[in-house]
Amino acid sequence: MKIRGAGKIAREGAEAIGHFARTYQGNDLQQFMEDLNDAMQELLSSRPTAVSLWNGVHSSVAGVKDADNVDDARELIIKQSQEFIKESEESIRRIAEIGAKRIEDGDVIMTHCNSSVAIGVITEAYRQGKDIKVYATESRPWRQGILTVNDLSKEGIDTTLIIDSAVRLVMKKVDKVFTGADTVTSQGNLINKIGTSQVAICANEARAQFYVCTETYKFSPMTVTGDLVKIEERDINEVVSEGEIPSNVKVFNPVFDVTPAKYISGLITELGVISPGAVYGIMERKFGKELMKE
Ligand code: RI2
Repeated sequence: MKIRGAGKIAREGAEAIGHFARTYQGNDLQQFMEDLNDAMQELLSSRPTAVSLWNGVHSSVAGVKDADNVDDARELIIKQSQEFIKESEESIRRIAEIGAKRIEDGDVIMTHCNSSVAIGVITEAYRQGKDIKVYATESRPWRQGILTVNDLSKEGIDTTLIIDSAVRLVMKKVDKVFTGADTVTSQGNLINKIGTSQVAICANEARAQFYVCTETYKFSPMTVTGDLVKIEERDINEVVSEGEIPSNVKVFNPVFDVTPAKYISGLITELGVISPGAVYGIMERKFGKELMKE
């Protein structure tokens, strides 16, 4: 939890695998591949839900199995990890430009948790001179909404913090919702911070538009062949302090939830705004034959 936000997690994963390649000592190619595999597994198991990490690490090592020697393999990983980081940062800038066009003067916006990509979109619209108001959810248990209201108010944006259970009441005033993404499935479903699906259902009921701000490396190729996204569960100490509740009471602390595609008005990506139904087509272009499994 020192590193938060699916995009940042992906860039740090790419940086870590680049660091592994930069500092690796030894010339035995087979040993290198084994050590690389161990390093990848350790990184990937740290955050199982955000596919951004998987894509950041895998695109850094793409093609490395064809390397003739350790030096070539190291060079390729270092180059590709830096490329991934650069492209990821460029994607956030592009999404801000594209997404800001969806925001009109006078819009009341809601956002959930702390997404650097969604904040980028909202901030860009404000910098363009649009008069906007933002409601940001607290996002229990880690309260990342506090980060969000700090980021938005620093920009001068009219920002209101609400508790998560106030979402439905407040939604009556909201025109558009902008959230981030941890993972997007091939069917266009969204996996994002717990509570996102409630926000989406309330938006649907109140006829507010619900936009997902996401780089395409948050699209999960594994979901094409039916793999389910593993929802991370975290320690109960995030929810209650020791001794606060009887020891025979269980606490369930899931970190993410699934928002069905039918509640999503559009996904704002670095390639443009797409409907949830267009996600698979983008995946085909991005991952090609890798999507097929035997
Ligand atoms: P950016 C965060 O979760 C939130 O769910 C947020 O919407 C998502 O990552 C995307 O964040 P976590 O991975 O990449 O920090 O837009 O638990 O910053």
